[in-house]
Amino acid sequence: MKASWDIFCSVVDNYGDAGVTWRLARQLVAEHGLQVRLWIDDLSAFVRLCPGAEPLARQQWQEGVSVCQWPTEWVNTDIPDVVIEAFACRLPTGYTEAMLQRSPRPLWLNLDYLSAEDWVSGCHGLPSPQSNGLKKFFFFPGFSAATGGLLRETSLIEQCHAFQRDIVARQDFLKGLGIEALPDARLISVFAYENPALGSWLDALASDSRPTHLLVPEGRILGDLQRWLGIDDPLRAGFIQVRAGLTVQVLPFIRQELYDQLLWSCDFNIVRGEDSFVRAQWAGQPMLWHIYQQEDDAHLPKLDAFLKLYLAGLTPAAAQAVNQFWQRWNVSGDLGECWAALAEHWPQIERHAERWCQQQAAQTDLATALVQFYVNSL
Ligand code: TRH
Repeated sequence: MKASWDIFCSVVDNYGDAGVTWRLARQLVAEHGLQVRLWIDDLSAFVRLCPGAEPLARQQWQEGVSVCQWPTEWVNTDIPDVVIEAFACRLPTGYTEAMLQRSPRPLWLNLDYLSAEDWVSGCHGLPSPQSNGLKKFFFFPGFSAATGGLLRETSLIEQCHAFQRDIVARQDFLKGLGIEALPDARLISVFAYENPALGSWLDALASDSRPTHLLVPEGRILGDLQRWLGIDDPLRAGFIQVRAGLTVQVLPFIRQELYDQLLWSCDFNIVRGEDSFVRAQWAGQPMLWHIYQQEDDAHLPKLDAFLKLYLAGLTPAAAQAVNQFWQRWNVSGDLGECWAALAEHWPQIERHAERWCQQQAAQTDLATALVQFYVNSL
């Protein structure tokens, strides 16, 4: 019989919580043949990632996953073999009581946020005994073999490479989104949070001798873009305008699989949060991470920890250029000058992005690591 898994997702903000759990649920079904229920408390976030899904359904099937509305008033249900609470969301009390009654007890995992900090490998897989007698394990994604790894479907890198080699497929994909880029234009996607310094970078792109086509999915950065353009009305998908060497185009929010292809199509990707950050690494292209801002700047050591790993292998000058652009973007500072420094090292940064992707892809992926953890627990 197929092992049964429940994944609980509470949407705190944005799309990352739903994005990670939906991706994991799909992979556990498609590649590991498991029976998976995904409980989400805010289906509106899920529907953005999976258009066609029902925003009000109590239960629906999507790609073999049973997607359930996590009700405010919990209704008792059967307890599966494995329970994952994503990002330390609190399970319903009635549910944990039922976990206690089940024989054998389910494996209970807290799937944590992704961080490159050193302490993660020491905490990955540790048990945390609960007051009710149950035991919960911490499961940390990460970048080293001592962590749970990153979400990556088995054939992802192959698919990405095939797409990147196929000029017609790329062109057709872009055309499908209404993108007609000049043949020599640099294509850049920008999925980022608000950034008051955005204008200094756009000035640099507009005055560059090489044209740039900037693709901006609908989202939180649009206000800064609108201000730079000096336009009164809010920008919407379909908006396109040329300013000297820079073409700015606003894209609709597209389904998760299509967003991957957008990342594969671009020469440079600006991404944010947790999930798009990982997907940009799998695209094997230069990238910039706009990290999710936390209270007391708790996000900055996380940014530094990732950079420490990511920059290894670049020449000191190239590493400095990447580091400076990322730091300025995240802390806010003039971006024009450091964009020029980055451009100087571009071929090296491109090779490095591909190398980093290969290096990370050599590790066990997160879904497989979770399944192994379960098998070892039996
Ligand atoms: O939306 P985010 O900012 O989510 C964040 C992070 O997860 C962060 O760690 C968390 O603490 C915070 O929310 C509460 O960024 P993220 O993680 O990249 O999630 C965006 C999802 O949206 C990702 O799965 C990719 C997807 N996406 C699409 O499917 N289509 C699109 O057009 C775009 C732009 C994104």
